[in-house]
This record gives sequence, structure tokens and C-alpha cells, in this order.
Amino acid sequence: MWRKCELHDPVRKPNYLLTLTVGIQQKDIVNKIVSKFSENFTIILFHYDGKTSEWDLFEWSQRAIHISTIKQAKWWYAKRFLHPDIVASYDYIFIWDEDLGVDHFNAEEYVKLVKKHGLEISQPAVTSDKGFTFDITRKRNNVEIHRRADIKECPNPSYPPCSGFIEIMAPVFSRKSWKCVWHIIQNDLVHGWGLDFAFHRCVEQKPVENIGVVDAQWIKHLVFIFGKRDKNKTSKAFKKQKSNTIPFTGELRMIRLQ
Ligand SMILES: [Mn+2]
Repeated sequence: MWRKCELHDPVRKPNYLLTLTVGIQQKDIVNKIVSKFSENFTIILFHYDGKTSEWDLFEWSQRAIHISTIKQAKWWYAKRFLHPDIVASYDYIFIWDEDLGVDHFNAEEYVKLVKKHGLEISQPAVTSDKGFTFDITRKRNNVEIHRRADIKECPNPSYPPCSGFIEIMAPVFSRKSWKCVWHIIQNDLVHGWGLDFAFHRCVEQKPVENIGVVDAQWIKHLVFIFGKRDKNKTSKAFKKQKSNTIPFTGELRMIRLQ
């Protein structure tokens, strides 16, 4: 009887969502990232270079959702395609960059820690060969998570970027917090700068408690990726975006949308 019931169970839907904004040049790093996420995760790839079928060399590509709109950036995709009602079935949403080393990261273990510590908005702790923008995201030893920066120069220890703060490179949102964060992303937002300073508004009751950095599952920021790209082009593009947001001009193609 038991076995029979099991066979007739509908296919279990994934509980969590991972989105990655990717270009085919980074396929090997992206493949490693995806390998750290179990089948409990739905995977969405946002293709900024328009290359989609090229990913089929990876077995998991068949079960991923591919969304291709050329030359857009992560928060643009998030605003367009991750409306809270659309992603309401997921307990946690990972909205990640493609330049992350995951040798010391496992997504299921990460989720366990986030639940245990009640983190509505979080990110894995970070190591980097190129220094840090914000002290609070730096990996610490011998703790599972931390919630505050470890520096004396904080003008106000209870406010971003000293607490209630994570960066935009590898954020993880609970369903509830995403519902709020999605609304504060501007429609024409391209690069996401400054958004991290607004995250704490989405856990109004206890931002210092409910936003944190997970040390026990950590990532490496592979900033060299940007060195590989045309540096001039990148910085020019950022400057342009800063002064003049880019309207949606790309061709929109969605394939294998489940
Ligand atoms: Mn990066």
C-alpha cells in the first residue's frame, strides 16, 4: 500500500528558486554553482548574451527555465520576471551573480541555517582576493552566521552598512521579504546600486535581527571575471547607465517556460 501511494504521488514541486544572470563565457563557473543546488530548487537562467541552446551540454539545462533578453542586468530581470505572485510558491529565492566560487557552499545546508536563525534576507559570507567593499559580508570563522560589521568606524551600528545589510551580488530572500523588495525595485533600475541600502526597509520590525550573513556556507567573489571582459566597455556602460537608464529594446524570447 505504502509503495502504491508513493507511486501515485504527484511530482513534488521545488521549494526554492535560484536565478542566475549569465553569459555563456562563464558556463563552467555557472555549472559549478548549479551543482551545489539540489532538485529542491527551480533554476532560472537570465541570458544577457542571448545564448540559450549552448547550455544544453549540461544535463540540468533541460530542467532549467531560460529567459533571454540581451544586455539587461540582474535587477531588471528580477523586476520583469519575478513578480511576487509568480514566485509565491518558493520559500526562498536566490538572486545571484555568475562570478561566485562555491567550493564551500551547499544550498540545502544554507537554507537550514537561514531557517534556524530566522533570516528573512541573507547572503553567504564572502572571501575575495581583491578586497572588500563592505566589512559586514567578510567571512568569519567559528560562527554559523553574523549580523553586524566588525569595525569601529560605524557611524551608526544599527544601520546599513553596519547591520541590517547585505550586498546585491548573492542575496537570498524569504517569500515575505521578496514581496516587499520587488516593490522597491524601480522599473527602470539597471544596475541595482543603492538597492542594498534599502533592503532593511523590507524587514521593518527587526532589520538587525532578520538580515544576516551566513558564515558556515560561504562563497568566493571571483572578481577577475570582470577583468576578462572589456574593462573600458564595462565602465563606460556603467557610466551610461548611471546617467541614463536603458529602456527595454531587446527582443524577448522565453523558451521551455514551465
Ligand atoms: Mn561580482
